[in-house]
Amino acid sequence: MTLKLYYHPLSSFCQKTLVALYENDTAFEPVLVDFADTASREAFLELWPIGRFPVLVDDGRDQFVPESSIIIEYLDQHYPGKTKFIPADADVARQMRMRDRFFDLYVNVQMQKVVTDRIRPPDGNKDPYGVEQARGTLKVALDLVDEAMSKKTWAMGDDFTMADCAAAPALSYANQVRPFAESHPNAFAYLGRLSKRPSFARALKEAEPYWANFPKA
Ligand SMILES: N[C@@H](CCC(=O)N[C@@H](CS)C(=O)NCC(=O)O)C(=O)O
Repeated sequence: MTLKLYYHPLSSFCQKTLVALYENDTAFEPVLVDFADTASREAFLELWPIGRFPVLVDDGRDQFVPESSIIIEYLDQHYPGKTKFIPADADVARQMRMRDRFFDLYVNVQMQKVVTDRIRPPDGNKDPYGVEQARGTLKVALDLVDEAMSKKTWAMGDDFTMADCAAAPALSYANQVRPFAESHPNAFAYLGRLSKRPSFARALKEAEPYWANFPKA
């Protein structure tokens, strides 16, 4: 197999790339990284000292590709399929990249901050101020998503793009951290459409056996 994805099924940024791979039935070898296992963690750090997944390795093209958005750009370029993740028009592509950044930085990363604080050891190691800031940013971001999604099917309108790959896990986990069905009905309806999309439904199903590891409030 030429493509290897280093990932974990529960990770939001990994799910983002799984959605892209599943959209186009792209063949790849999944390599599960378990940060709780010393050997697995150290092997991954050898590969990518930054220590964050997903990472895609393409042995056939001798390419090492970290970062979820860059991975999806790479798939779009070298392993294209029926779903085009990057719009052909340069202006539309830039607007799409902005939405991708938006879901990563203002939804996913803020949600991550809230969740990772739960697994920090107590006794002065918690960061309540940072968590409060993250919750504030998440609320503003959801307000904007709710407004933006009042008349659209997908983040860019009719076409499913990389921005939707980013939105799916980001909104799904945000809804765990801060249920928004009532406060943000358009954003919630969009999450419903994303969750029914076969690519994301598959990623969610594959994460189920690991749910016990998700740090609840
Ligand atoms: N900007 C990165 C973010 C990746 C990221 O934050 N991954 C998390 C999992 S969702 C991770 O590897 N966390 C491991 C750690 O923080 O030790 C991307 O888009 O791929």
